[in-house]
Amino acid sequence: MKITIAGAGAMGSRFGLMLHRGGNDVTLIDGWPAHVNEIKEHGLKANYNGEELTADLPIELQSDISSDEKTDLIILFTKAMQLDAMLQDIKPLIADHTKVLCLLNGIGHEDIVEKYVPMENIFIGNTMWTAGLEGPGKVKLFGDGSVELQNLGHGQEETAIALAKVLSDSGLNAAYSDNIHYSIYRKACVNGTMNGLCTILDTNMAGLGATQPAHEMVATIVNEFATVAAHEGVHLDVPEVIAHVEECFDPETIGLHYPSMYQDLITNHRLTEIDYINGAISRKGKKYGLATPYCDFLTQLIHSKEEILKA
Ligand code: NAD
Ligand code: AOT
Repeated sequence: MKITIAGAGAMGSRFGLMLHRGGNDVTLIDGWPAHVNEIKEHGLKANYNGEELTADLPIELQSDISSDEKTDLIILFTKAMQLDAMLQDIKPLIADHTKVLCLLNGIGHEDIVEKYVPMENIFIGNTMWTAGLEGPGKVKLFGDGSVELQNLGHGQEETAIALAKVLSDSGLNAAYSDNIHYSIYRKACVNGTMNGLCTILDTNMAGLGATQPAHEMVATIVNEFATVAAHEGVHLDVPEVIAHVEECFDPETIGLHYPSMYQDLITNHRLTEIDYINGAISRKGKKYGLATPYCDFLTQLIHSKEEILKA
């Protein structure tokens, strides 16, 4: 299967590498020239569960796509604010049969994907895999994860199940979800708590979990997400979601991960996805007349920090 990874940063590199090792024909597309040049010249370097390896993966700069050879599957892994420009740039690769799978964190990305891809070819999901980009051409990958996905268009369930199998055959542990909006909100609760709080408090997930106020902050934020989700007909099992979020505190499993928002803002002084996570809940809350004070405040704190660090 010809697979294109659109957005080959930390997560795109993880998925690209695992799908390549699983025997697929993978091409990376990315917008960061230094990263693209490094991979072109020296391959993608990865610390993969402690083993140093180099993978010879084709990569193209998104503004410079030279081929219009169509692809079978596109996996979108940009940051949220880069998604529209990426879809615009990869238009030459999209054929009538091309499936597009969007695995970004956050809520509502399908509204952008729908501008470029017919509904029957759109698949959305979320992932519990993590990854870190250490510099151009170099990723650090550890831990386990999973993927959930579903078709947006009617009657594409079999295709969604087949896509999950393609991912699982390469070790990505993917499953078809019959309620992906629930799964996306559930994962958004992980990001709506871990990403902003770890970034502001300058710690990893285990560090946050070791503090006394952590549980009350997590519970309050999850309740705000649940109130907004309920207004959209998605009824979260709040105690289960809080327990799911708090599993991230475990240093033996995933707790040592610094969320991608931390990597963006604190490590690299880049803008964050806050407007697509807590900011999305704030906006929806205002629209629906629901109070979301923790999400409002966290969004403001992150935006202030972006200004202070001149992101
Ligand atoms: P990333 O920031 O590593 O990569 C996204 C894009 O930004 C890539 O095009 C990359 O080349 C570019 N980029 C990265 N660092 C740069 C720099 N210093 N200068 C210029 N460009 C740079 O993004 P990611 O962490 O792979 O996240 C992709 C999506 O997956 C996001 O929606 C994220 O929230 C989500 N996600 C991330 C993780 C994680 O552990 N990183 C886990 C689950 C989901
Ligand atoms: C994460 N992290 O999604 C993934 O860093 O943005 C991120 C992210 C799975 C489980 C816990 C945290």
